[in-house]
Amino acid sequence: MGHNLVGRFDVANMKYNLIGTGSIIYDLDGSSAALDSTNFTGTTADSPQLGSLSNNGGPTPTHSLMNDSPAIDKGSNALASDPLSGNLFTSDQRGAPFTRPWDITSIANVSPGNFVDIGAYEIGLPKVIEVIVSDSVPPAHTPYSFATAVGSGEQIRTVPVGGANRVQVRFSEVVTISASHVTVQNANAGTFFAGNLSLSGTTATWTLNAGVFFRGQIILRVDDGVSGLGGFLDGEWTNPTSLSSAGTSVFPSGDGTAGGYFQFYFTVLSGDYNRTNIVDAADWVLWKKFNGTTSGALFWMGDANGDGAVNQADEYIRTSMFGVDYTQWPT
Ligand SMILES: [Ca+2]
Ligand SMILES: [Ca+2]
Ligand SMILES: [Ca+2]
Ligand SMILES: [Ca+2]
Repeated sequence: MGHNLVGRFDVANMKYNLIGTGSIIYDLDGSSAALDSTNFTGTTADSPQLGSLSNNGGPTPTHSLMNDSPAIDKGSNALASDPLSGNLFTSDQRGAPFTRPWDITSIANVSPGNFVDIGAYEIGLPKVIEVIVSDSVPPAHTPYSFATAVGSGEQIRTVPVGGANRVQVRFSEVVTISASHVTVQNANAGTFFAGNLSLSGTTATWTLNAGVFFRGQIILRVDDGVSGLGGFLDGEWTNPTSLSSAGTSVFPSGDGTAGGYFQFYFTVLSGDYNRTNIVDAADWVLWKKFNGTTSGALFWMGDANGDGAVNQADEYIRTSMFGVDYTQWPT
């Protein structure tokens, strides 16, 4: 094993670091020096148990902490401050509402540190940071992320994916979740979509049963039995009820307090190629223009069923939906 750290360091001010094994440390003047006892060394610290660099909420990618990371609750609250202002941090690198410090009660704190986590990321309440709707793998159409299509009636504008049969929920933290925590309902008919839940990293995927596709005004609900190391899901969300709604929720979900289910509206209107939330002759014009395309067609070109081709099969779908108006959410 190579050395984790070799060189001259400001040893007096090196505290609460995860360093690992085999380090060779010299003080700034070149004299050999010992690390402060607040640093974490040894084989446990060799495996920081980080998630891959990815969007975990906030403006920059971060490495999330796995639940067995030795960085959890092993920093110093007193040192977790802005180096310019000296003010103690109230959030991690992701910014508000990702609270820092956050105590994980099942993990012992260190003395004389407290319970801030080492690094850019603080495990806290799990929040929903993104919803993605897509078709089967590999997708013919680009998966549709709601990351920015929230905060107004845009959230309920027709999803531009033909043959959509998967909805994914990305959480800010590692969670424990099972199929019993998720429902996907057709708001018009009141019926539920049958499917299967899978979890990969911080992303939960609800895939509809074979041959079933999303249709209608759809309510995705994740209940607050979902939990992470930091507590139960913080999922509160205010949905638009009309294309002209304003000031509705943006990611991340929640109100800063543990608990609160996540309920999210989205619209799948096959044949609404121009995304007016109404199926009419204007959509036929788009289909007609691209009719005969055999591969690579996108939803807006008239590919209602998401097979990459534009043909009569798509027109049957549009015709079956003709006149449907989903500009308002059903009450
Ligand atoms: Ca912590
Ligand atoms: Ca809450
Ligand atoms: Ca339309
Ligand atoms: Ca097609």
